[in-house]
Amino acid sequence: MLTLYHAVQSRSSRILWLLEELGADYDIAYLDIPRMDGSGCPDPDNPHPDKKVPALVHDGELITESIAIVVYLTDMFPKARIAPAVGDEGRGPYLSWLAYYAGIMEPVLNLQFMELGDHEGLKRTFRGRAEMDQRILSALQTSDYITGDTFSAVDVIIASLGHLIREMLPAGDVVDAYLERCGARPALGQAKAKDAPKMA
Ligand SMILES: N[C@@H](CCC(=O)N[C@@H](CS)C(=O)NCC(=O)O)C(=O)O
Repeated sequence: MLTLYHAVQSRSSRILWLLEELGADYDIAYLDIPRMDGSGCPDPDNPHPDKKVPALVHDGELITESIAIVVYLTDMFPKARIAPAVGDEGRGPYLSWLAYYAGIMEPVLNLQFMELGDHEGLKRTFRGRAEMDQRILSALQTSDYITGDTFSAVDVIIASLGHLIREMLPAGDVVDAYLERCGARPALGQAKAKDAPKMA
């Protein structure tokens, strides 16, 4: 049994999208989290050690960190074909993009948001927003999706950023069209319908 620990319109929303893409059978445990506007608080029912979301529990085992959850789930549902399996062509770039998101894009975007991105040491470590934008544009100028001509779980992660806040991805028509393409996926509509708990 799979249970997604989820807070409305948060980083766990993209895992909802992924679960819908995979056609998975899962439960959602809706949780509270502290929000930037000062609302919300850590939820005692959250199994995440830092009380963050997403958290996934599979048959009693806890998986945290979005990218670990993406790899875990896409490996679990290979027939959905939204990730190259071990031994398939494209597995290397697929994993590289997921790691690039967690290791570079998250810090670069957070540091930019906090207006700390100009520090020389940080730039040396992560490069910067310009380099990140160039990577994404280079990928999308030659193909419809980040890793090629077919949609993958990398697109769930990267398009979710732009769907939430357009400025988190490079400006321009290429990315606009990409976001529209990803936004039209039926699984995203199904995930949005489940994002918030239904009120009785
Ligand atoms: N690197 C983590 C980040 C998780 C994260 O920061 N989640 C936010 C929601 S968007 C959260 O739970 N915040 C509540 C808190 O910081 O207490 C991941 O991708 O899973």
